[in-house]
Amino acid sequence: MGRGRADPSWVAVYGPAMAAPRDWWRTAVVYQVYIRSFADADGDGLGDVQGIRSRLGYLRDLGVDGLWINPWYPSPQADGGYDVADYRDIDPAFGTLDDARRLVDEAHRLGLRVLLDVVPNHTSVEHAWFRQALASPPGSPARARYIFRPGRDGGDTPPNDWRSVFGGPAWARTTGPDGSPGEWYLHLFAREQPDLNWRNPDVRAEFEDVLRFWFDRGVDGFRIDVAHGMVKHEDLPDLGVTGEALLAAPEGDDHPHWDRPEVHDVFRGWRRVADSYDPPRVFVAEAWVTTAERLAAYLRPDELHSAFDFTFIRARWDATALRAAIARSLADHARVGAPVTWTLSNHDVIRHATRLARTSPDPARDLHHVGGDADPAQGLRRARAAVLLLLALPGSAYLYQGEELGLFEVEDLPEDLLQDPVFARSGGAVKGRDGCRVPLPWARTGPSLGFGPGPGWLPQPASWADASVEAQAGDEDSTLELYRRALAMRRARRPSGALEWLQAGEGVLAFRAEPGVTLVLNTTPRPVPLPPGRVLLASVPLPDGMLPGDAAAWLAPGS
Ligand code: ISL
Repeated sequence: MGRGRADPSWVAVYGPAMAAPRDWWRTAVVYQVYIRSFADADGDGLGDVQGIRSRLGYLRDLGVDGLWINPWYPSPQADGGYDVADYRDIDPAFGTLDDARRLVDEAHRLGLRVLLDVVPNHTSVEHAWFRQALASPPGSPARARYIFRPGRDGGDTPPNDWRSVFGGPAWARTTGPDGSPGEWYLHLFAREQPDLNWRNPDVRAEFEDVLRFWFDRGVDGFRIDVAHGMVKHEDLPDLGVTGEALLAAPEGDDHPHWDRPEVHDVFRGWRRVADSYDPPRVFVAEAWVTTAERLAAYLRPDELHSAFDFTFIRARWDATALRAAIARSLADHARVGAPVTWTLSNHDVIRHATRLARTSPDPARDLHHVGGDADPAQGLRRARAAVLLLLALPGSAYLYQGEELGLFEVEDLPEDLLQDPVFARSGGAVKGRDGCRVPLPWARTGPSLGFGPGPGWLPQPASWADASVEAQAGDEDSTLELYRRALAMRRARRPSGALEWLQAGEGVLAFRAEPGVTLVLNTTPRPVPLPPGRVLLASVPLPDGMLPGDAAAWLAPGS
Protein backbone atom coordinates (compact mmCIF):
# COMPACT_ATOMS: atom_id res chain seq x y z
CA MET A 1 0.00 0.00 0.00
CA GLY A 2 1.18 3.49 -0.74
CA ARG A 3 1.99 5.76 2.14
CA GLY A 4 0.10 9.04 2.49
CA ARG A 5 1.90 12.33 1.94
CA ALA A 6 0.60 15.65 3.15
CA ASP A 7 -0.76 17.45 0.11
CA PRO A 8 0.07 21.16 0.36
CA SER A 9 -3.16 22.05 -1.46
CA TRP A 10 -5.09 20.67 1.50
CA VAL A 11 -4.52 23.56 3.83
CA ALA A 12 -6.96 23.35 6.68
CA VAL A 13 -9.05 26.48 6.77
CA TYR A 14 -10.85 27.30 9.97
CA GLY A 15 -13.56 29.96 9.79
CA PRO A 16 -14.22 32.58 12.45
CA ALA A 17 -16.63 30.32 14.31
CA MET A 18 -13.85 27.75 14.64
CA ALA A 19 -11.82 29.79 17.09
CA ALA A 20 -13.68 27.81 19.74
CA PRO A 21 -11.74 26.19 22.57
CA ARG A 22 -9.74 23.05 21.91
CA ASP A 23 -12.29 20.99 23.78
CA TRP A 24 -15.16 21.88 21.43
CA TRP A 25 -16.04 18.19 21.25
CA ARG A 26 -17.07 18.09 24.90
CA THR A 27 -20.37 19.84 24.20
CA ALA A 28 -20.66 19.47 20.41
CA VAL A 29 -23.76 18.39 18.53
CA VAL A 30 -22.69 16.34 15.52
CA TYR A 31 -24.93 15.41 12.61
CA GLN A 32 -24.44 11.98 11.06
CA VAL A 33 -24.38 12.05 7.27
CA TYR A 34 -25.11 8.63 5.81
CA ILE A 35 -23.52 9.59 2.51
CA ARG A 36 -25.40 7.12 0.29
CA SER A 37 -28.71 8.65 1.34
CA PHE A 38 -28.04 12.30 2.12
CA ALA A 39 -27.95 14.18 -1.19
CA ASP A 40 -27.25 12.98 -4.72
CA ALA A 41 -25.70 15.65 -6.96
CA ASP A 42 -24.90 13.53 -10.02
CA GLY A 43 -28.17 11.63 -10.32
CA ASP A 44 -26.84 8.08 -10.05
CA GLY A 45 -29.20 7.32 -7.17
CA LEU A 46 -26.45 7.37 -4.52
CA GLY A 47 -25.60 10.37 -2.40
CA ASP A 48 -22.16 11.90 -2.92
CA VAL A 49 -19.60 14.42 -1.72
CA GLN A 50 -20.93 17.17 -4.00
CA GLY A 51 -24.36 16.51 -2.55
CA ILE A 52 -23.02 17.06 0.97
CA ARG A 53 -21.28 20.27 -0.17
CA SER A 54 -24.56 21.56 -1.56
CA ARG A 55 -26.27 21.06 1.81
CA LEU A 56 -23.64 22.44 4.18
CA GLY A 57 -25.68 25.63 4.52
CA TYR A 58 -28.62 23.54 5.71
CA LEU A 59 -26.46 21.98 8.43
CA ARG A 60 -25.13 25.35 9.53
CA ASP A 61 -28.69 26.74 9.70
CA LEU A 62 -29.87 23.67 11.57
CA GLY A 63 -27.35 24.68 14.21
CA VAL A 64 -25.06 21.68 14.56
CA ASP A 65 -21.33 21.96 15.27
CA GLY A 66 -20.12 19.37 12.82
CA LEU A 67 -20.81 16.33 10.71
CA TRP A 68 -19.69 12.71 10.78
CA ILE A 69 -19.66 11.13 7.34
CA ASN A 70 -20.08 7.35 7.03
CA PRO A 71 -17.37 5.55 5.00
CA TRP A 72 -16.77 7.10 1.59
CA TYR A 73 -13.72 5.04 0.61
CA PRO A 74 -13.44 2.81 -2.47
CA SER A 75 -15.46 -0.26 -1.65
CA PRO A 76 -17.37 -3.05 -3.36
CA GLN A 77 -20.21 -1.98 -1.01
CA ALA A 78 -20.88 -5.42 0.41
CA ASP A 79 -21.81 -3.66 3.66
CA GLY A 80 -22.69 -0.08 2.72
CA GLY A 81 -19.01 0.94 2.50
CA TYR A 82 -17.93 -0.72 5.76
CA ASP A 83 -15.88 -3.02 3.54
CA VAL A 84 -13.01 -0.71 2.65
CA ALA A 85 -10.72 -1.49 -0.28
CA ASP A 86 -8.47 1.59 0.08
CA TYR A 87 -8.41 3.81 3.17
CA ARG A 88 -6.70 6.71 1.38
CA ASP A 89 -9.13 7.47 -1.40
CA ILE A 90 -12.81 8.16 -2.15
CA ASP A 91 -15.08 5.80 -4.05
CA PRO A 92 -15.65 7.23 -7.55
CA ALA A 93 -19.40 6.81 -6.95
CA PHE A 94 -19.07 9.37 -4.14
CA GLY A 95 -16.51 11.75 -5.65
CA THR A 96 -12.80 12.50 -5.61
CA LEU A 97 -10.15 13.53 -3.13
CA ASP A 98 -10.40 17.00 -4.61
CA ASP A 99 -14.14 17.14 -3.85
CA ALA A 100 -13.34 16.08 -0.31
CA ARG A 101 -10.76 18.86 0.04
CA ARG A 102 -13.37 21.42 -0.99
CA LEU A 103 -15.91 19.93 1.37
CA VAL A 104 -13.57 20.15 4.36
CA ASP A 105 -12.58 23.73 3.51
CA GLU A 106 -16.16 24.87 3.02
CA ALA A 107 -17.37 23.18 6.17
CA HIS A 108 -14.63 24.88 8.16
CA ARG A 109 -15.50 28.26 6.68
CA LEU A 110 -19.08 27.71 7.91
CA GLY A 111 -17.83 26.77 11.37
CA LEU A 112 -18.57 23.05 10.96
CA ARG A 113 -16.14 20.31 11.97
CA VAL A 114 -15.77 17.22 9.78
CA LEU A 115 -15.39 13.72 11.20
CA LEU A 116 -14.83 10.65 9.04
CA ASP A 117 -15.42 6.99 9.79
CA VAL A 118 -12.43 4.67 10.16
CA VAL A 119 -13.05 0.92 9.83
CA PRO A 120 -10.12 -0.82 11.53
CA ASN A 121 -11.63 -4.17 12.54
CA HIS A 122 -11.73 -5.50 9.00
CA THR A 123 -10.98 -4.59 5.40
CA SER A 124 -12.77 -5.53 2.21
CA VAL A 125 -11.81 -8.73 0.43
CA GLU A 126 -10.81 -6.35 -2.38
CA HIS A 127 -8.19 -4.60 -0.26
CA ALA A 128 -4.64 -5.02 -1.65
CA TRP A 129 -3.51 -6.66 1.58
CA PHE A 130 -6.21 -9.31 1.46
CA ARG A 131 -5.59 -10.11 -2.20
CA GLN A 132 -1.92 -10.46 -1.36
CA ALA A 133 -2.78 -12.70 1.59
CA LEU A 134 -4.88 -15.01 -0.57
CA ALA A 135 -2.08 -15.20 -3.11
CA SER A 136 0.47 -16.08 -0.40
CA PRO A 137 0.98 -19.41 1.34
CA PRO A 138 -0.18 -20.30 4.85
CA GLY A 139 2.24 -18.92 7.44
CA SER A 140 3.38 -16.05 5.21
CA PRO A 141 3.74 -12.45 6.47
CA ALA A 142 0.91 -11.41 4.11
CA ARG A 143 -1.48 -13.83 5.81
CA ALA A 144 -0.30 -12.75 9.27
CA ARG A 145 -2.05 -9.39 8.81
CA TYR A 146 -5.38 -11.22 8.94
CA ILE A 147 -6.58 -14.17 10.98
CA PHE A 148 -6.06 -17.30 8.90
CA ARG A 149 -6.17 -20.75 10.50
CA PRO A 150 -6.40 -24.35 9.34
CA GLY A 151 -9.78 -25.97 9.89
CA ARG A 152 -10.49 -28.64 12.48
CA ASP A 153 -11.35 -32.29 11.83
CA GLY A 154 -8.98 -32.60 8.92
CA GLY A 155 -9.71 -29.05 7.77
CA ASP A 156 -13.41 -29.21 6.98
CA THR A 157 -14.72 -27.67 10.21
CA PRO A 158 -14.15 -23.96 11.04
CA PRO A 159 -11.23 -23.30 13.43
CA ASN A 160 -13.61 -22.36 16.27
CA ASP A 161 -17.29 -21.82 17.03
CA TRP A 162 -17.47 -18.03 16.65
CA ARG A 163 -20.51 -16.61 14.85
CA SER A 164 -20.76 -13.64 12.52
CA VAL A 165 -22.74 -10.65 13.83
CA PHE A 166 -24.65 -10.83 10.55
CA GLY A 167 -25.54 -14.50 10.97
CA GLY A 168 -23.81 -17.82 10.24
CA PRO A 169 -20.26 -18.90 11.09
CA ALA A 170 -17.56 -16.25 11.46
CA TRP A 171 -15.16 -18.19 9.21
CA ALA A 172 -14.90 -18.60 5.46
CA ARG A 173 -12.70 -21.14 3.72
CA THR A 174 -10.16 -20.20 1.09
CA THR A 175 -9.64 -22.04 -2.14
CA GLY A 176 -6.18 -22.59 -3.62
CA PRO A 177 -5.26 -21.73 -7.25
CA ASP A 178 -5.97 -25.37 -8.19
CA GLY A 179 -9.43 -25.23 -6.61
CA SER A 180 -8.47 -27.24 -3.53
CA PRO A 181 -9.84 -26.07 -0.16
CA GLY A 182 -7.33 -24.30 2.08
CA GLU A 183 -7.19 -22.31 5.32
CA TRP A 184 -10.10 -20.43 6.83
CA TYR A 185 -10.18 -16.69 7.59
CA LEU A 186 -12.10 -14.94 10.34
CA HIS A 187 -14.88 -12.45 9.57
CA LEU A 188 -16.96 -11.22 12.50
CA PHE A 189 -19.22 -9.47 9.96
CA ALA A 190 -19.85 -10.43 6.32
CA ARG A 191 -17.50 -12.84 4.55
CA GLU A 192 -16.46 -9.91 2.37
CA GLN A 193 -15.06 -8.26 5.54
CA PRO A 194 -12.00 -10.24 6.72
CA ASP A 195 -10.86 -9.30 10.25
CA LEU A 196 -7.43 -7.75 10.61
CA ASN A 197 -4.91 -9.09 13.10
CA TRP A 198 -4.31 -6.25 15.54
CA ARG A 199 -1.45 -8.16 17.14
CA ASN A 200 0.52 -7.58 13.93
CA PRO A 201 2.77 -4.46 13.93
CA ASP A 202 2.09 -3.79 10.20
CA VAL A 203 -1.58 -3.30 11.00
CA ARG A 204 -0.89 -0.86 13.80
CA ALA A 205 1.58 1.19 11.74
CA GLU A 206 -0.73 1.22 8.74
CA PHE A 207 -3.74 2.63 10.58
CA GLU A 208 -1.75 5.32 12.36
CA ASP A 209 -0.59 6.35 8.92
CA VAL A 210 -4.16 6.32 7.57
CA LEU A 211 -5.20 8.63 10.42
CA ARG A 212 -2.37 11.01 9.54
CA PHE A 213 -3.35 10.93 5.86
CA TRP A 214 -6.76 12.45 6.69
CA PHE A 215 -5.62 14.62 9.59
CA ASP A 216 -3.07 16.17 7.22
CA ARG A 217 -6.05 17.07 5.05
CA GLY A 218 -7.75 19.02 7.80
CA VAL A 219 -10.21 16.35 8.95
CA ASP A 220 -11.12 17.06 12.58
CA GLY A 221 -11.58 13.52 13.82
CA PHE A 222 -12.83 9.99 13.36
CA ARG A 223 -15.66 7.81 14.44
CA ILE A 224 -14.12 4.39 15.09
CA ASP A 225 -16.11 1.44 13.78
CA VAL A 226 -16.36 -1.63 16.05
CA ALA A 227 -13.73 -0.22 18.39
CA HIS A 228 -14.52 -2.95 20.91
CA GLY A 229 -13.83 -5.82 18.53
CA MET A 230 -10.41 -5.13 17.07
CA VAL A 231 -8.15 -7.31 19.22
CA LYS A 232 -8.93 -11.01 19.56
CA HIS A 233 -7.78 -13.54 22.14
CA GLU A 234 -4.41 -14.94 21.05
CA ASP A 235 -5.61 -18.55 21.16
CA LEU A 236 -9.00 -17.93 19.51
CA PRO A 237 -10.75 -20.18 22.06
CA ASP A 238 -14.25 -21.47 21.47
CA LEU A 239 -16.99 -19.24 22.77
CA GLY A 240 -19.18 -22.12 23.81
CA VAL A 241 -22.28 -20.18 22.87
CA THR A 242 -24.70 -21.51 20.36
CA GLY A 243 -26.78 -19.14 18.29
CA GLU A 244 -25.68 -15.82 16.88
CA ALA A 245 -22.78 -13.68 18.07
CA LEU A 246 -23.36 -11.66 21.19
CA LEU A 247 -23.43 -7.95 20.46
CA ALA A 248 -21.52 -7.03 23.57
CA ALA A 249 -19.12 -8.66 25.93
CA PRO A 250 -20.22 -10.06 29.23
CA GLU A 251 -18.66 -8.23 32.14
CA GLY A 252 -14.97 -8.95 32.54
CA ASP A 253 -11.99 -9.04 30.25
CA ASP A 254 -12.33 -12.55 29.00
CA HIS A 255 -14.60 -12.51 26.01
CA PRO A 256 -12.44 -13.86 23.17
CA HIS A 257 -13.36 -11.15 20.66
CA TRP A 258 -15.26 -8.28 22.29
CA ASP A 259 -13.93 -5.56 24.58
CA ARG A 260 -10.56 -7.12 25.26
CA PRO A 261 -8.08 -5.23 27.43
CA GLU A 262 -5.37 -5.23 24.73
CA VAL A 263 -7.34 -2.81 22.57
CA HIS A 264 -6.66 0.06 24.95
CA ASP A 265 -3.02 0.14 23.99
CA VAL A 266 -3.95 0.61 20.33
CA PHE A 267 -5.98 3.67 21.26
CA ARG A 268 -3.18 5.14 23.36
CA GLY A 269 -1.13 5.14 20.17
CA TRP A 270 -3.99 6.77 18.23
CA ARG A 271 -4.34 9.47 20.87
CA ARG A 272 -0.68 10.36 20.48
CA VAL A 273 -1.25 10.80 16.74
CA ALA A 274 -4.32 13.00 17.31
CA ASP A 275 -2.52 15.11 19.91
CA SER A 276 0.38 15.78 17.57
CA TYR A 277 -1.92 18.05 15.51
CA ASP A 278 -2.92 21.65 16.12
CA PRO A 279 -5.78 21.84 16.83
CA PRO A 280 -5.71 18.30 18.24
CA ARG A 281 -7.91 15.85 16.39
CA VAL A 282 -10.59 13.81 18.16
CA PHE A 283 -12.15 10.35 18.24
CA VAL A 284 -15.58 8.98 18.97
CA ALA A 285 -15.76 5.21 19.43
CA GLU A 286 -18.53 2.85 18.48
CA ALA A 287 -18.09 0.33 21.28
CA TRP A 288 -20.99 -1.93 22.22
CA VAL A 289 -19.94 -2.88 25.72
CA THR A 290 -22.15 -3.96 28.57
CA THR A 291 -21.82 -1.21 31.14
CA ALA A 292 -21.17 2.51 31.25
CA GLU A 293 -18.15 1.69 33.41
CA ARG A 294 -16.58 -0.47 30.71
CA LEU A 295 -17.32 2.21 28.13
CA ALA A 296 -15.60 4.80 30.28
CA ALA A 297 -12.42 2.68 30.23
CA TYR A 298 -12.03 3.72 26.57
CA LEU A 299 -12.14 7.35 27.66
CA ARG A 300 -9.29 7.48 30.11
CA PRO A 301 -7.28 10.68 29.61
CA ASP A 302 -4.64 9.07 27.37
CA GLU A 303 -7.15 7.14 25.24
CA LEU A 304 -10.17 8.22 23.20
CA HIS A 305 -12.04 11.48 23.67
CA SER A 306 -15.55 10.14 23.39
CA ALA A 307 -17.64 7.04 22.71
CA PHE A 308 -21.31 6.68 21.90
CA ASP A 309 -23.44 6.01 24.93
CA PHE A 310 -26.26 3.78 23.67
CA THR A 311 -28.44 4.30 26.76
CA PHE A 312 -31.33 5.77 24.79
CA ILE A 313 -31.18 3.17 22.06
CA ARG A 314 -31.69 0.45 24.65
CA ALA A 315 -33.79 2.25 27.28
CA ARG A 316 -37.49 1.87 27.91
CA TRP A 317 -39.76 4.94 27.74
CA ASP A 318 -40.00 5.19 31.44
CA ALA A 319 -38.84 8.06 33.66
CA THR A 320 -37.38 5.85 36.40
CA ALA A 321 -35.41 3.67 33.99
CA LEU A 322 -34.19 6.69 32.04
CA ARG A 323 -33.09 8.51 35.15
CA ALA A 324 -31.16 5.49 36.44
CA ALA A 325 -29.39 4.97 33.11
CA ILE A 326 -28.52 8.66 32.70
CA ALA A 327 -27.19 8.89 36.25
CA ARG A 328 -25.01 5.82 35.74
CA SER A 329 -23.56 7.12 32.50
CA LEU A 330 -22.82 10.53 33.98
CA ALA A 331 -21.16 9.07 37.06
CA ASP A 332 -19.02 6.54 35.20
CA HIS A 333 -17.86 9.10 32.64
CA ALA A 334 -17.14 11.69 35.33
CA ARG A 335 -14.71 9.28 36.96
CA VAL A 336 -12.46 9.49 33.88
CA GLY A 337 -13.18 13.17 33.19
CA ALA A 338 -15.01 12.46 29.91
CA PRO A 339 -18.30 13.90 28.67
CA VAL A 340 -21.10 11.51 27.76
CA THR A 341 -21.90 11.23 24.02
CA TRP A 342 -25.68 10.84 23.81
CA THR A 343 -27.55 9.59 20.79
CA LEU A 344 -31.03 8.38 19.85
CA SER A 345 -30.44 6.77 16.46
CA ASN A 346 -27.88 5.85 13.85
CA HIS A 347 -27.67 3.97 10.55
CA ASP A 348 -27.65 0.55 12.29
CA VAL A 349 -30.66 0.83 14.56
CA ILE A 350 -34.33 1.33 13.95
CA ARG A 351 -35.30 4.99 13.63
CA HIS A 352 -36.35 6.15 17.07
CA ALA A 353 -39.65 7.66 15.88
CA THR A 354 -40.61 4.04 15.15
CA ARG A 355 -38.92 2.52 18.19
CA LEU A 356 -40.85 4.91 20.41
CA ALA A 357 -44.03 4.19 18.49
CA ARG A 358 -44.07 0.54 19.54
CA THR A 359 -47.18 -0.40 21.44
CA SER A 360 -45.49 -3.52 22.83
CA PRO A 361 -41.82 -2.53 22.96
CA ASP A 362 -39.24 -5.27 22.53
CA PRO A 363 -35.67 -3.93 22.32
CA ALA A 364 -34.34 -7.23 20.97
CA ARG A 365 -36.74 -7.23 18.02
CA ASP A 366 -36.06 -3.60 17.34
CA LEU A 367 -32.28 -4.00 17.39
CA HIS A 368 -32.75 -6.61 14.69
CA HIS A 369 -35.28 -4.64 12.65
CA VAL A 370 -37.84 -7.38 12.87
CA GLY A 371 -40.88 -5.10 13.15
CA GLY A 372 -43.90 -4.93 15.42
CA ASP A 373 -47.05 -2.95 16.15
CA ALA A 374 -46.61 0.79 16.10
CA ASP A 375 -48.58 3.94 16.80
CA PRO A 376 -46.92 6.60 14.61
CA ALA A 377 -48.52 9.56 16.39
CA GLN A 378 -47.18 8.33 19.74
CA GLY A 379 -43.77 7.74 18.13
CA LEU A 380 -43.46 11.26 16.78
CA ARG A 381 -44.68 12.80 20.00
CA ARG A 382 -42.13 10.87 22.04
CA ALA A 383 -39.37 11.50 19.50
CA ARG A 384 -39.94 15.27 19.81
CA ALA A 385 -39.82 14.98 23.59
CA ALA A 386 -36.74 12.72 23.47
CA VAL A 387 -34.65 15.24 21.56
CA LEU A 388 -35.34 17.90 24.18
CA LEU A 389 -34.06 15.42 26.77
CA LEU A 390 -31.00 14.62 24.65
CA LEU A 391 -30.07 18.25 24.06
CA ALA A 392 -30.62 19.30 27.69
CA LEU A 393 -28.07 16.79 28.99
CA PRO A 394 -24.48 17.80 29.70
CA GLY A 395 -22.05 16.39 27.18
CA SER A 396 -22.14 15.92 23.45
CA ALA A 397 -24.91 14.60 21.19
CA TYR A 398 -25.07 12.92 17.80
CA LEU A 399 -28.11 13.28 15.55
CA TYR A 400 -28.85 10.88 12.71
CA GLN A 401 -29.84 12.44 9.40
CA GLY A 402 -33.59 12.73 8.98
CA GLU A 403 -34.47 12.57 12.66
CA GLU A 404 -34.86 16.35 12.52
CA LEU A 405 -37.68 15.68 10.04
CA GLY A 406 -39.30 13.14 12.35
CA LEU A 407 -38.67 10.37 9.81
CA PHE A 408 -39.75 6.87 10.76
CA GLU A 409 -38.33 3.47 9.77
CA VAL A 410 -39.50 2.33 6.35
CA GLU A 411 -40.63 -1.17 7.21
CA ASP A 412 -42.27 -2.14 3.95
CA LEU A 413 -39.39 -1.90 1.48
CA PRO A 414 -39.71 -4.55 -1.23
CA GLU A 415 -37.41 -7.46 -0.40
CA ASP A 416 -35.76 -7.47 -3.82
CA LEU A 417 -34.40 -3.97 -3.11
CA LEU A 418 -32.83 -4.76 0.26
CA GLN A 419 -29.04 -4.41 0.28
CA ASP A 420 -28.08 -4.98 3.90
CA PRO A 421 -26.07 -8.25 4.06
CA VAL A 422 -27.98 -9.07 7.25
CA PHE A 423 -31.05 -9.89 5.16
CA ALA A 424 -29.34 -12.58 3.06
CA ARG A 425 -27.16 -13.96 5.86
CA SER A 426 -30.17 -14.44 8.12
CA GLY A 427 -31.99 -16.25 5.35
CA GLY A 428 -34.52 -13.42 5.24
CA ALA A 429 -35.46 -13.72 8.93
CA VAL A 430 -34.01 -10.31 9.74
CA LYS A 431 -34.99 -7.56 7.39
CA GLY A 432 -31.90 -5.53 8.15
CA ARG A 433 -31.03 -1.90 8.32
CA ASP A 434 -32.13 -0.50 4.96
CA GLY A 435 -35.33 0.86 6.50
CA CYS A 436 -33.38 3.53 8.39
CA ARG A 437 -31.21 4.31 5.35
CA VAL A 438 -33.82 5.53 2.88
CA PRO A 439 -32.75 8.73 1.02
CA LEU A 440 -33.70 12.01 2.65
CA PRO A 441 -36.68 13.99 1.33
CA TRP A 442 -35.60 17.57 0.65
CA ALA A 443 -38.57 18.70 -1.47
CA ARG A 444 -42.28 18.05 -1.83
CA THR A 445 -41.94 16.88 -5.41
CA GLY A 446 -39.49 15.27 -7.81
CA PRO A 447 -38.46 11.69 -8.60
CA SER A 448 -36.72 11.34 -5.19
CA LEU A 449 -38.25 14.28 -3.33
CA GLY A 450 -35.23 16.49 -3.93
CA PHE A 451 -32.64 13.86 -2.91
CA GLY A 452 -31.31 13.95 -6.46
CA PRO A 453 -32.31 14.59 -10.06
CA GLY A 454 -33.43 10.95 -10.49
CA PRO A 455 -34.76 8.15 -8.31
CA GLY A 456 -32.76 7.23 -5.20
CA TRP A 457 -31.24 3.82 -4.46
CA LEU A 458 -34.23 3.06 -2.23
CA PRO A 459 -37.75 4.42 -2.76
CA GLN A 460 -39.23 6.88 -0.28
CA PRO A 461 -42.76 6.54 1.09
CA ALA A 462 -45.16 8.98 -0.61
CA SER A 463 -45.97 10.49 2.80
CA TRP A 464 -42.41 11.82 3.00
CA ALA A 465 -43.36 14.68 0.67
CA ASP A 466 -44.99 16.30 3.70
CA ALA A 467 -42.02 15.42 5.90
CA SER A 468 -39.55 17.04 3.48
CA VAL A 469 -37.32 19.95 4.42
CA GLU A 470 -39.28 22.13 2.00
CA ALA A 471 -42.59 21.23 3.64
CA GLN A 472 -41.34 21.78 7.18
CA ALA A 473 -39.09 24.83 6.86
CA GLY A 474 -40.81 27.89 8.27
CA ASP A 475 -43.67 25.90 9.80
CA GLU A 476 -43.39 26.71 13.51
CA ASP A 477 -45.08 23.46 14.52
CA SER A 478 -42.80 21.24 12.47
CA THR A 479 -40.19 18.90 13.91
CA LEU A 480 -37.51 20.63 11.82
CA GLU A 481 -38.27 24.00 13.43
CA LEU A 482 -38.32 22.38 16.87
CA TYR A 483 -34.79 21.07 16.23
CA ARG A 484 -33.64 24.45 14.94
CA ARG A 485 -34.96 26.28 17.99
CA ALA A 486 -33.56 23.69 20.38
CA LEU A 487 -30.12 23.74 18.76
CA ALA A 488 -29.99 27.55 18.70
CA MET A 489 -30.89 27.73 22.39
CA ARG A 490 -28.39 25.05 23.25
CA ARG A 491 -25.61 26.91 21.45
CA ALA A 492 -26.36 29.96 23.58
CA ARG A 493 -26.16 28.00 26.84
CA ARG A 494 -24.43 24.69 26.34
CA PRO A 495 -25.14 22.30 29.18
CA SER A 496 -21.87 21.27 30.75
CA GLY A 497 -20.80 20.23 34.19
CA ALA A 498 -23.28 19.60 36.92
CA LEU A 499 -26.76 18.14 36.65
CA GLU A 500 -29.14 18.43 39.55
CA TRP A 501 -32.11 16.05 39.72
CA LEU A 502 -35.37 17.69 40.71
CA GLN A 503 -38.30 16.18 42.56
CA ALA A 504 -40.94 15.09 40.07
CA GLY A 505 -44.07 12.99 40.14
CA GLU A 506 -44.39 9.39 39.06
CA GLY A 507 -43.37 8.93 35.43
CA VAL A 508 -41.80 12.38 35.21
CA LEU A 509 -38.11 13.16 34.82
CA ALA A 510 -36.79 16.58 35.80
CA PHE A 511 -33.32 18.07 36.14
CA ARG A 512 -31.51 21.35 36.00
CA ALA A 513 -28.26 21.42 34.04
CA GLU A 514 -25.64 24.15 34.34
CA PRO A 515 -25.79 26.92 33.17
CA GLY A 516 -29.45 26.87 34.01
CA VAL A 517 -31.98 25.10 31.78
CA THR A 518 -34.51 22.87 33.52
CA LEU A 519 -35.78 19.86 31.59
CA VAL A 520 -39.09 18.25 32.42
CA LEU A 521 -40.10 15.07 30.58
CA ASN A 522 -43.45 13.38 31.08
CA THR A 523 -43.27 9.72 30.03
CA THR A 524 -46.85 9.00 31.07
CA PRO A 525 -49.86 9.43 28.77
CA ARG A 526 -51.52 11.87 31.24
CA PRO A 527 -50.88 15.62 31.68
CA VAL A 528 -48.89 16.65 34.77
CA PRO A 529 -48.42 20.09 36.35
CA LEU A 530 -45.32 21.96 35.19
CA PRO A 531 -42.93 23.15 37.87
CA PRO A 532 -42.53 26.94 38.21
CA GLY A 533 -40.37 28.69 35.61
CA ARG A 534 -40.44 30.45 32.28
CA VAL A 535 -41.05 28.09 29.35
CA LEU A 536 -38.24 28.36 26.80
CA LEU A 537 -39.34 25.56 24.51
CA ALA A 538 -41.74 22.63 24.51
CA SER A 539 -42.24 19.59 22.31
CA VAL A 540 -46.01 20.27 22.09
CA PRO A 541 -48.25 23.28 22.69
CA LEU A 542 -48.72 23.69 26.45
CA PRO A 543 -52.12 24.18 27.97
CA ASP A 544 -51.92 26.52 30.95
CA GLY A 545 -49.40 25.29 33.53
CA MET A 546 -49.58 21.67 32.39
CA LEU A 547 -47.23 19.34 30.54
CA PRO A 548 -49.21 16.91 28.35
CA GLY A 549 -48.40 13.18 28.17
CA ASP A 550 -45.30 12.05 26.23
CA ALA A 551 -43.99 15.61 26.10
CA ALA A 552 -41.03 17.64 27.33
CA ALA A 553 -40.29 21.28 28.10
CA TRP A 554 -37.28 23.46 28.83
CA LEU A 555 -37.72 26.04 31.56
CA ALA A 556 -35.64 28.96 32.78
CA PRO A 557 -35.91 30.61 36.19
CA GLY A 558 -38.60 33.29 36.36
CA SER A 559 -42.19 33.42 35.23
O1 ISL B 1 -26.28 -3.31 13.15
C1 ISL B 1 -25.89 -4.27 13.73
C2 ISL B 1 -26.42 -5.63 13.51
O2 ISL B 1 -27.36 -5.63 12.50
C3 ISL B 1 -24.81 -4.11 14.69
O3 ISL B 1 -24.46 -5.28 15.29
C4 ISL B 1 -23.60 -3.52 13.99
O4 ISL B 1 -23.12 -4.40 13.05
C5 ISL B 1 -22.53 -3.20 14.98
O5 ISL B 1 -23.07 -2.18 15.74
C6 ISL B 1 -21.26 -2.72 14.29
O6 ISL B 1 -21.58 -1.71 13.40
C7 ISL B 1 -20.62 -1.13 12.60
O7 ISL B 1 -19.82 -2.08 11.92
C8 ISL B 1 -20.48 -2.89 10.96
C9 ISL B 1 -21.31 -2.09 9.99
O8 ISL B 1 -22.15 -2.93 9.27
C10 ISL B 1 -22.17 -1.06 10.70
O9 ISL B 1 -22.87 -0.27 9.78
C11 ISL B 1 -21.26 -0.24 11.56
O10 ISL B 1 -21.89 0.83 12.18
C12 ISL B 1 -19.40 -3.62 10.24
O11 ISL B 1 -18.43 -2.71 9.79
